[in-house]
Amino acid sequence: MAEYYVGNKEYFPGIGKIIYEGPKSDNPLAFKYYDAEKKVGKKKMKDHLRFAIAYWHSFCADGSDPFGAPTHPHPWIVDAKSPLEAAEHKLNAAFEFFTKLGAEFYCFHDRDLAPEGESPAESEKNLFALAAKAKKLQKATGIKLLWGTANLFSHPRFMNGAATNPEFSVVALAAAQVKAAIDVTIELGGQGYTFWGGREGYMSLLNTDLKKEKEHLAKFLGAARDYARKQGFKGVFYIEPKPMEPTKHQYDYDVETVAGFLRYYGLDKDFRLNIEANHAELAGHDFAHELETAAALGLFGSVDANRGEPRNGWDTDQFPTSYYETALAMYAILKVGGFTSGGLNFDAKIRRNSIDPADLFEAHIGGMDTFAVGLEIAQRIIDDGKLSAFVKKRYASFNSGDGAKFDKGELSFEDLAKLGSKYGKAGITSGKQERLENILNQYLLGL
Ligand code: XUL
Ligand code: CO
Repeated sequence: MAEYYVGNKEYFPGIGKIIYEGPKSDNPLAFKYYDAEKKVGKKKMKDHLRFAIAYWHSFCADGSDPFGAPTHPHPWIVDAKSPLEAAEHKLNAAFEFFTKLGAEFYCFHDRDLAPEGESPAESEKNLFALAAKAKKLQKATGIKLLWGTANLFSHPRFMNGAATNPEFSVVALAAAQVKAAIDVTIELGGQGYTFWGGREGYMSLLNTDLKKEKEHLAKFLGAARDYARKQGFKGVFYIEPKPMEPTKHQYDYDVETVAGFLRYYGLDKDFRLNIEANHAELAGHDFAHELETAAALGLFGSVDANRGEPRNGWDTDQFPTSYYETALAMYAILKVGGFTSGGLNFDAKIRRNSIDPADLFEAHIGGMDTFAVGLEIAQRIIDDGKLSAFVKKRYASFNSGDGAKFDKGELSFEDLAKLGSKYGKAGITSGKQERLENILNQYLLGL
């Protein structure tokens, strides 16, 4: 990756390139554990983790919440004379941030990059203008687009949904927006395209034809996929599950729900899952559960890395801080062979009262360090093999004899029942959960 370069204005003065200083460093603007070039297993840390920065949280969100006005005085907005000029400042600031931090990827919604115009045509014009500038910056810095997406939830026209809107004209407007977002993603070499169905769900069943809406969603996704493929898009389409918020119920509730939906509508060949830690928690699952479920179904794709606040149940999108959680997540990811076109996108925001420019850096440094530690622990678990050996042994009765026949589908239910009567008593063994938890804690502290 090239050294910091964007243009003539520095938006984060006084902050240089963030480097690895090691665990003993007390420099808040240095990595303690993330050492990009360090080999872990067969790959460098940076190639395992494929960190991406979420444009929306880091450069668009302003600290406002339902109870209060903006608190983040972004230097790139303050001195802009028009929305387009502001967007250009924001883009330059973003690339300055990516290069100083040393993250190789970013992700955006169309409306993060460029402002909405008076008409779809003007919105597209704005988007293509900013994308042309982003392309130059990507070339100059080596930063890549992990995935693009369209914001189909902020504009009032989407209050009843986008692809699932009861009004056909809104569905068509959503398609116009997605078409342009796909075009721009292709133009910028995006490795993926994400659909997060923020308002694809309902607030009340009393006014909703659920069956129709789900069918419309499937038709919309299939048509978008066909369009992108026709344009030469070779990347992966992601669905990002979330159970609710802003809707009462989102159709893409969790991994299992989306997997069923994709298979029912024949979309499972092109679509994979983008799994977000905080969304898993809102659906009542562990982050690792969602990752393992997607892996088991052959649908694992990418990750939105963040965390929730377990006691309040909102999508707080905080930066990851738990080694325990990142170790289990990275263990699930390494077991499935690691990322291919996906990566770890920090869909996370600094708090409303984090108002120093350095806070954005420190937040990401902490998130990257937390995942680097998680990666090293996961690699130790794999190298040591104790946990996988235990799991393998636990299912050993299926390796030969009648167990193996069952696995291959060679036993009828009558055969199975006959064998049950023959065995008479069951071979019960301890699950050894406590021992395994103790071993996991040893790995955690063994770094
Ligand atoms: C919202 C969310 C989105 C998606 C992209 O909860 O996670 O930012 O990641 O639309
Ligand atoms: Co997300």
